[in-house]
Amino acid sequence: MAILNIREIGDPVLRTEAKEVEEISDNILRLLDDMAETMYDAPGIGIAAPQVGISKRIILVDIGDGLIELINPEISSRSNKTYIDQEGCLSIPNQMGDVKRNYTIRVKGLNRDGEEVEIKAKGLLSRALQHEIDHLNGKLFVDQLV
Ligand code: GNR
Ligand code: NI
Repeated sequence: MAILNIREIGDPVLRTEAKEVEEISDNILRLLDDMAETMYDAPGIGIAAPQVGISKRIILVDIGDGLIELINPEISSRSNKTYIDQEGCLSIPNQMGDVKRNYTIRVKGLNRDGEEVEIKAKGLLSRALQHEIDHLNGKLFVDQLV
């Protein structure tokens, strides 16, 4: 495993729409492992592949309840209820800011075995998943400060 270099704001990869993963190859499995190591080392509660310079639709989240790995994640539903809370980002050192997010969401995607999974998330997990999926679309929390 390896700790990867985290790209910071100003790097164009963070503003690029990431590409779908077509096949969960050994390279993708190694990337998942390296992203996890990088996230825990940082430490952060989530990481998206563009943050390590890879423009693919892969996210990881661990808010303390175990690691979630999602390939080609898509938000399938969002609650009307929203809430505002502080966020930070490994790609934006030394900045925090308030962001409005949906309180609950459902996210579909593939796990590392290529199985379709659906996650129902609320609160911080919902926030972290939305933050990571934004990274796949070239969006950063500083674009959406309230
Ligand atoms: O470590 C992180 N903390 C965090 C706090 C509130 C909302 C989102 C996050 S994600 C962030 C790690 C990161 O930059 N992931 O892309
Ligand atoms: Ni981030």
